[in-house]
Amino acid sequence: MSEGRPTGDRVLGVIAGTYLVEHGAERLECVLAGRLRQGPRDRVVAGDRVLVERLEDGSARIVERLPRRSRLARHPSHGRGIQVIAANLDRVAVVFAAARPDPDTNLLDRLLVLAELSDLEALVVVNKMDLAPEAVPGDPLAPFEPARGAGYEIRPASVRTGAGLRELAAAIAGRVTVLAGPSGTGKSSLLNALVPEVELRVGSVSERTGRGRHTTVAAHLYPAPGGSYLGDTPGLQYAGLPDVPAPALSHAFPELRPLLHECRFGDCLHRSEPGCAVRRAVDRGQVVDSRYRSYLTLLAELEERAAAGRGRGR
Ligand SMILES: Nc1nc2c(ncn2[C@@H]2O[C@H](COP(=O)(O)OP(=O)(O)OP(=O)(O)O)[C@@H](O)[C@H]2O)c(=O)[nH]1
Ligand SMILES: [Mg+2]
Ligand SMILES: [Zn+2]
Repeated sequence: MSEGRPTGDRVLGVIAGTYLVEHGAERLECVLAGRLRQGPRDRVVAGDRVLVERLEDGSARIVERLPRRSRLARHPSHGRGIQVIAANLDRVAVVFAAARPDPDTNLLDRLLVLAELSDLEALVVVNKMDLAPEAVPGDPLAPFEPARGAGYEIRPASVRTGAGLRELAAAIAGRVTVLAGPSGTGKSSLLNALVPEVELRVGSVSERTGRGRHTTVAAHLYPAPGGSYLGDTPGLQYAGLPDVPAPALSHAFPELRPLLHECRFGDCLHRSEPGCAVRRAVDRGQVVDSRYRSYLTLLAELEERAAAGRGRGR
Protein backbone atom coordinates (compact mmCIF):
# COMPACT_ATOMS: atom_id res chain seq x y z
CA MET A 1 0.00 0.00 0.00
CA SER A 2 1.30 3.42 -0.81
CA GLU A 3 2.04 5.81 2.02
CA GLY A 4 -0.41 8.42 3.16
CA ARG A 5 -3.34 6.59 1.60
CA PRO A 6 -5.93 4.99 3.83
CA THR A 7 -5.70 1.21 3.61
CA GLY A 8 -9.30 0.78 4.64
CA ASP A 9 -11.03 -2.17 6.20
CA ARG A 10 -11.30 -5.53 4.48
CA VAL A 11 -14.67 -6.84 3.36
CA LEU A 12 -14.91 -10.53 4.23
CA GLY A 13 -18.15 -11.20 2.44
CA VAL A 14 -21.70 -10.23 1.69
CA ILE A 15 -24.66 -12.03 3.15
CA ALA A 16 -28.10 -10.98 1.98
CA GLY A 17 -27.07 -7.37 1.45
CA THR A 18 -25.12 -7.12 4.70
CA TYR A 19 -21.38 -6.61 4.34
CA LEU A 20 -19.18 -8.27 6.91
CA VAL A 21 -16.18 -5.98 7.40
CA GLU A 22 -13.05 -6.60 9.43
CA HIS A 23 -12.40 -3.45 11.46
CA GLY A 24 -9.37 -4.03 13.63
CA ALA A 25 -10.31 -6.89 15.92
CA GLU A 26 -14.00 -6.20 15.39
CA ARG A 27 -16.39 -7.54 12.79
CA LEU A 28 -18.84 -4.97 11.61
CA GLU A 29 -22.06 -5.68 9.78
CA CYS A 30 -22.41 -2.84 7.33
CA VAL A 31 -24.86 -1.57 4.80
CA LEU A 32 -23.81 0.32 1.70
CA ALA A 33 -24.18 4.09 1.71
CA GLY A 34 -26.92 5.14 -0.70
CA ARG A 35 -24.49 6.42 -3.28
CA LEU A 36 -22.81 3.00 -3.57
CA ARG A 37 -26.13 1.18 -3.77
CA GLN A 38 -26.82 2.67 -7.19
CA GLY A 39 -24.11 0.67 -8.89
CA PRO A 40 -23.92 -2.93 -10.03
CA ARG A 41 -24.07 -5.77 -7.53
CA ASP A 42 -20.35 -6.35 -7.66
CA ARG A 43 -19.65 -2.76 -6.60
CA VAL A 44 -18.31 -4.12 -3.33
CA VAL A 45 -17.17 -7.75 -3.08
CA ALA A 46 -15.17 -9.97 -0.73
CA GLY A 47 -11.64 -8.67 -0.40
CA ASP A 48 -12.49 -5.08 -1.18
CA ARG A 49 -10.95 -2.38 0.99
CA VAL A 50 -13.51 0.08 2.19
CA LEU A 51 -13.96 3.10 4.40
CA VAL A 52 -16.57 2.58 7.07
CA GLU A 53 -18.58 5.18 8.90
CA ARG A 54 -20.06 4.32 12.27
CA LEU A 55 -23.33 5.89 13.17
CA GLU A 56 -24.57 6.90 16.60
CA ASP A 57 -27.13 4.14 16.72
CA GLY A 58 -24.28 1.65 16.55
CA SER A 59 -24.80 0.70 12.94
CA ALA A 60 -22.11 1.05 10.33
CA ARG A 61 -22.04 1.76 6.65
CA ILE A 62 -19.57 1.55 3.83
CA VAL A 63 -19.05 5.02 2.43
CA GLU A 64 -16.26 4.36 -0.03
CA ARG A 65 -14.56 1.53 -1.84
CA LEU A 66 -10.84 2.01 -2.32
CA PRO A 67 -9.14 1.17 -5.62
CA ARG A 68 -8.63 -2.55 -6.25
CA ARG A 69 -5.15 -3.99 -6.54
CA SER A 70 -6.49 -7.06 -8.33
CA ARG A 71 -9.76 -8.76 -9.00
CA LEU A 72 -11.02 -12.15 -10.05
CA ALA A 73 -13.71 -11.70 -12.64
CA ARG A 74 -15.67 -13.76 -15.09
CA HIS A 75 -18.11 -13.10 -17.87
CA PRO A 76 -21.62 -13.55 -16.47
CA SER A 77 -23.75 -16.31 -17.96
CA HIS A 78 -26.32 -13.73 -19.00
CA GLY A 79 -25.65 -10.31 -20.36
CA ARG A 80 -22.40 -8.57 -21.05
CA GLY A 81 -19.46 -7.11 -19.25
CA ILE A 82 -17.86 -8.83 -16.33
CA GLN A 83 -18.79 -9.99 -12.89
CA VAL A 84 -16.23 -9.41 -10.17
CA ILE A 85 -16.04 -12.39 -7.81
CA ALA A 86 -13.44 -11.16 -5.32
CA ALA A 87 -10.89 -8.38 -5.07
CA ASN A 88 -7.37 -7.75 -3.82
CA LEU A 89 -6.34 -11.37 -4.04
CA ASP A 90 -2.82 -12.70 -4.34
CA ARG A 91 -3.57 -16.18 -5.57
CA VAL A 92 -6.20 -18.50 -6.84
CA ALA A 93 -5.99 -22.10 -5.76
CA VAL A 94 -7.84 -24.04 -8.40
CA VAL A 95 -9.30 -27.07 -6.65
CA PHE A 96 -10.00 -30.29 -8.49
CA ALA A 97 -10.48 -33.83 -7.22
CA ALA A 98 -8.41 -36.83 -8.23
CA ALA A 99 -11.84 -38.46 -8.71
CA ARG A 100 -15.50 -37.86 -7.79
CA PRO A 101 -15.84 -35.67 -9.70
CA ASP A 102 -13.29 -36.70 -12.32
CA PRO A 103 -10.99 -33.91 -13.40
CA ASP A 104 -12.08 -31.92 -16.44
CA THR A 105 -8.85 -30.67 -17.98
CA ASN A 106 -10.57 -28.21 -20.26
CA LEU A 107 -12.22 -26.57 -17.27
CA LEU A 108 -8.85 -26.62 -15.50
CA ASP A 109 -7.21 -24.74 -18.36
CA ARG A 110 -10.12 -22.33 -18.45
CA LEU A 111 -9.79 -21.52 -14.76
CA LEU A 112 -6.03 -21.08 -15.10
CA VAL A 113 -6.62 -18.67 -17.98
CA LEU A 114 -9.21 -16.82 -15.92
CA ALA A 115 -6.61 -16.36 -13.18
CA GLU A 116 -4.00 -15.19 -15.70
CA LEU A 117 -6.38 -12.70 -17.26
CA SER A 118 -7.09 -11.42 -13.75
CA ASP A 119 -3.31 -11.08 -13.18
CA LEU A 120 -3.41 -13.54 -10.33
CA GLU A 121 -0.95 -16.24 -9.51
CA ALA A 122 -2.54 -19.67 -9.73
CA LEU A 123 -1.80 -23.04 -8.23
CA VAL A 124 -3.67 -26.30 -8.57
CA VAL A 125 -4.83 -28.40 -5.64
CA VAL A 126 -5.69 -32.01 -6.44
CA ASN A 127 -7.83 -33.10 -3.51
CA LYS A 128 -9.24 -36.55 -2.71
CA MET A 129 -5.92 -38.24 -3.40
CA ASP A 130 -7.08 -40.92 -0.94
CA LEU A 131 -9.40 -42.21 -3.67
CA ALA A 132 -6.39 -43.41 -5.65
CA PRO A 133 -5.61 -46.12 -6.57
CA GLU A 134 -9.10 -47.72 -6.29
CA ALA A 135 -11.12 -45.01 -8.01
CA VAL A 136 -8.26 -43.81 -10.20
CA PRO A 137 -6.35 -46.47 -12.04
CA GLY A 138 -2.93 -45.24 -13.09
CA ASP A 139 -1.35 -41.98 -12.05
CA PRO A 140 -3.99 -39.71 -10.48
CA LEU A 141 -1.85 -36.68 -11.28
CA ALA A 142 -1.59 -37.51 -15.00
CA PRO A 143 -4.47 -35.19 -15.99
CA PHE A 144 -2.55 -32.36 -14.33
CA GLU A 145 0.76 -32.95 -16.08
CA PRO A 146 0.04 -30.48 -18.91
CA ALA A 147 -0.61 -27.74 -16.35
CA ARG A 148 2.54 -28.68 -14.46
CA GLY A 149 4.46 -28.57 -17.73
CA ALA A 150 3.09 -25.07 -18.31
CA GLY A 151 4.69 -24.03 -15.03
CA TYR A 152 1.87 -24.34 -12.51
CA GLU A 153 2.44 -25.75 -9.06
CA ILE A 154 0.38 -28.92 -8.54
CA ARG A 155 -0.37 -29.82 -4.92
CA PRO A 156 -1.87 -33.22 -4.19
CA ALA A 157 -3.95 -33.28 -1.00
CA SER A 158 -6.55 -35.20 0.87
CA VAL A 159 -8.83 -33.71 3.46
CA ARG A 160 -9.77 -37.27 4.37
CA THR A 161 -6.23 -38.38 5.32
CA GLY A 162 -4.68 -34.96 5.92
CA ALA A 163 -2.05 -35.56 3.27
CA GLY A 164 -0.61 -32.39 1.77
CA LEU A 165 -2.53 -30.07 4.08
CA ARG A 166 0.47 -28.83 6.00
CA GLU A 167 2.25 -27.95 2.76
CA LEU A 168 -0.87 -26.24 1.51
CA ALA A 169 -1.15 -24.19 4.69
CA ALA A 170 2.47 -23.11 4.20
CA ALA A 171 1.78 -22.21 0.57
CA ILE A 172 -1.04 -19.85 1.49
CA ALA A 173 0.68 -18.30 4.52
CA GLY A 174 0.61 -14.53 4.66
CA ARG A 175 -1.39 -14.20 1.48
CA VAL A 176 -4.92 -13.79 0.24
CA THR A 177 -5.95 -16.92 -1.61
CA VAL A 178 -9.31 -18.06 -2.88
CA LEU A 179 -10.30 -21.63 -3.57
CA ALA A 180 -12.05 -21.90 -6.90
CA GLY A 181 -13.22 -24.85 -8.90
CA PRO A 182 -16.11 -27.11 -9.75
CA SER A 183 -18.65 -28.24 -7.21
CA GLY A 184 -17.88 -31.20 -4.99
CA THR A 185 -14.10 -31.10 -5.25
CA GLY A 186 -13.74 -30.29 -1.56
CA LYS A 187 -13.28 -26.52 -1.35
CA SER A 188 -15.38 -26.17 1.80
CA SER A 189 -13.75 -29.24 3.28
CA LEU A 190 -10.33 -27.71 2.65
CA LEU A 191 -11.45 -24.50 4.30
CA ASN A 192 -12.65 -26.40 7.33
CA ALA A 193 -9.37 -28.26 7.52
CA LEU A 194 -7.11 -25.26 6.97
CA VAL A 195 -8.93 -22.61 8.96
CA PRO A 196 -9.77 -23.47 12.55
CA GLU A 197 -13.30 -22.55 13.64
CA VAL A 198 -14.42 -21.82 10.09
CA GLU A 199 -17.03 -24.54 10.30
CA LEU A 200 -18.75 -22.53 12.98
CA ARG A 201 -18.84 -19.49 10.78
CA VAL A 202 -20.06 -21.38 7.77
CA GLY A 203 -22.82 -22.74 9.96
CA SER A 204 -23.86 -19.30 11.13
CA VAL A 205 -23.83 -18.06 7.57
CA SER A 206 -26.24 -20.78 6.61
CA GLU A 207 -28.55 -19.91 9.47
CA ARG A 208 -28.64 -16.30 8.47
CA THR A 209 -29.38 -16.90 4.84
CA GLY A 210 -31.52 -19.95 5.44
CA ARG A 211 -29.57 -21.67 2.73
CA GLY A 212 -27.29 -24.64 2.77
CA ARG A 213 -23.63 -23.94 2.46
CA HIS A 214 -23.64 -25.59 -0.92
CA THR A 215 -25.47 -22.69 -2.42
CA THR A 216 -22.75 -20.12 -1.93
CA VAL A 217 -23.81 -17.14 -3.97
CA ALA A 218 -20.81 -14.92 -3.36
CA ALA A 219 -17.20 -15.28 -2.38
CA HIS A 220 -16.33 -15.15 1.31
CA LEU A 221 -12.90 -14.69 2.90
CA TYR A 222 -11.88 -16.26 6.19
CA PRO A 223 -8.90 -15.02 8.20
CA ALA A 224 -6.50 -17.94 8.57
CA PRO A 225 -3.44 -18.43 10.75
CA GLY A 226 -0.30 -16.51 9.83
CA GLY A 227 -2.06 -13.41 8.55
CA SER A 228 -3.51 -15.25 5.58
CA TYR A 229 -6.98 -15.14 4.18
CA LEU A 230 -8.58 -18.08 2.50
CA GLY A 231 -11.72 -17.67 0.48
CA ASP A 232 -14.54 -19.83 -0.76
CA THR A 233 -16.11 -18.97 -4.08
CA PRO A 234 -19.35 -20.02 -5.69
CA GLY A 235 -18.84 -23.05 -7.94
CA LEU A 236 -17.10 -21.96 -11.10
CA GLN A 237 -18.78 -24.52 -13.33
CA TYR A 238 -19.51 -21.63 -15.56
CA ALA A 239 -16.41 -19.56 -16.10
CA GLY A 240 -16.82 -17.39 -19.16
CA LEU A 241 -13.68 -15.43 -19.86
CA PRO A 242 -13.84 -11.68 -19.47
CA ASP A 243 -13.97 -9.83 -22.79
CA VAL A 244 -10.39 -9.50 -23.89
CA PRO A 245 -9.04 -8.92 -27.38
CA ALA A 246 -8.26 -12.25 -29.07
CA PRO A 247 -4.49 -11.59 -29.23
CA ALA A 248 -4.40 -11.24 -25.42
CA LEU A 249 -5.48 -14.85 -24.94
CA SER A 250 -2.15 -16.40 -25.91
CA HIS A 251 -0.48 -14.33 -23.19
CA ALA A 252 -2.63 -16.14 -20.64
CA PHE A 253 -0.81 -19.39 -21.49
CA PRO A 254 2.58 -19.02 -19.77
CA GLU A 255 4.24 -21.67 -21.93
CA LEU A 256 3.29 -19.75 -25.09
CA ARG A 257 4.61 -16.39 -23.94
CA PRO A 258 8.27 -16.97 -24.87
CA LEU A 259 7.18 -18.04 -28.39
CA LEU A 260 4.89 -15.18 -29.26
CA HIS A 261 7.50 -12.77 -30.59
CA GLU A 262 8.77 -15.47 -32.96
CA CYS A 263 5.57 -15.70 -35.01
CA ARG A 264 5.94 -14.16 -38.46
CA PHE A 265 2.91 -11.94 -38.03
CA GLY A 266 2.54 -9.63 -35.09
CA ASP A 267 -1.21 -10.26 -34.95
CA CYS A 268 -0.86 -14.05 -35.30
CA LEU A 269 -3.67 -15.95 -33.57
CA HIS A 270 -1.71 -19.20 -33.82
CA ARG A 271 -4.26 -21.18 -35.83
CA SER A 272 -2.87 -21.79 -39.28
CA GLU A 273 -0.97 -18.63 -40.06
CA PRO A 274 2.29 -19.22 -41.91
CA GLY A 275 5.42 -18.92 -39.81
CA CYS A 276 3.57 -19.48 -36.53
CA ALA A 277 6.01 -20.36 -33.76
CA VAL A 278 3.23 -21.74 -31.56
CA ARG A 279 2.08 -24.24 -34.21
CA ARG A 280 5.67 -25.23 -34.76
CA ALA A 281 6.16 -25.85 -31.04
CA VAL A 282 2.93 -27.89 -30.86
CA ASP A 283 4.02 -30.00 -33.85
CA ARG A 284 7.36 -30.65 -32.19
CA GLY A 285 5.68 -31.65 -28.94
CA GLN A 286 7.19 -28.70 -27.07
CA VAL A 287 3.74 -27.39 -26.24
CA VAL A 288 1.26 -29.95 -24.95
CA ASP A 289 -1.54 -30.65 -27.39
CA SER A 290 -4.36 -30.50 -24.82
CA ARG A 291 -3.27 -27.04 -23.70
CA TYR A 292 -3.15 -25.86 -27.30
CA ARG A 293 -6.62 -27.30 -27.91
CA SER A 294 -7.90 -25.44 -24.85
CA TYR A 295 -6.40 -22.29 -26.33
CA LEU A 296 -8.27 -22.84 -29.61
CA THR A 297 -11.55 -23.54 -27.79
CA LEU A 298 -11.28 -20.37 -25.73
CA LEU A 299 -10.22 -18.33 -28.75
CA ALA A 300 -13.29 -19.46 -30.69
CA GLU A 301 -15.47 -18.58 -27.71
CA LEU A 302 -14.05 -15.06 -27.47
CA GLU A 303 -14.49 -14.52 -31.20
CA GLU A 304 -18.05 -15.82 -31.19
CA ARG A 305 -18.99 -13.53 -28.38
CA ALA A 306 -17.35 -10.56 -30.08
CA ALA A 307 -19.27 -11.37 -33.29
CA ALA A 308 -22.54 -11.68 -31.37
CA GLY A 309 -21.80 -8.33 -29.74
CA ARG A 310 -21.28 -6.70 -33.13
CA GLY A 311 -24.48 -8.35 -34.35
CA ARG A 312 -26.36 -6.59 -31.57
CA GLY A 313 -25.06 -3.34 -32.97
CA ARG A 314 -22.39 -2.74 -30.39
N1 LIG B 1 -12.69 -39.16 -0.26
C1 LIG B 1 -12.62 -37.85 -0.01
N2 LIG B 1 -13.74 -37.11 0.05
C2 LIG B 1 -13.62 -35.79 0.27
C3 LIG B 1 -12.36 -35.18 0.46
N3 LIG B 1 -12.57 -33.85 0.63
C4 LIG B 1 -13.91 -33.65 0.58
N4 LIG B 1 -14.55 -34.83 0.36
C5 LIG B 1 -15.99 -35.02 0.23
O1 LIG B 1 -16.43 -34.47 -1.01
C6 LIG B 1 -17.74 -33.95 -0.88
C7 LIG B 1 -17.77 -32.52 -1.36
O2 LIG B 1 -16.97 -31.72 -0.50
P1 LIG B 1 -17.22 -30.15 -0.33
O3 LIG B 1 -16.13 -29.66 0.57
O4 LIG B 1 -18.60 -29.86 0.03
O5 LIG B 1 -16.94 -29.68 -1.84
P2 LIG B 1 -17.05 -28.18 -2.43
O6 LIG B 1 -15.95 -28.04 -3.41
O7 LIG B 1 -17.11 -27.20 -1.35
O8 LIG B 1 -18.42 -28.24 -3.23
P3 LIG B 1 -19.41 -27.02 -3.56
O9 LIG B 1 -19.64 -26.27 -2.30
O10 LIG B 1 -20.61 -27.70 -4.10
O11 LIG B 1 -18.71 -26.18 -4.61
C8 LIG B 1 -18.11 -34.08 0.58
O12 LIG B 1 -18.90 -35.25 0.72
C9 LIG B 1 -16.78 -34.29 1.27
O13 LIG B 1 -16.88 -35.04 2.46
C10 LIG B 1 -11.18 -35.99 0.41
O14 LIG B 1 -10.04 -35.56 0.55
N5 LIG B 1 -11.38 -37.33 0.16
MG1 LIG C 1 -18.55 -25.72 -0.79
ZN1 LIG D 1 1.53 -17.72 -34.06
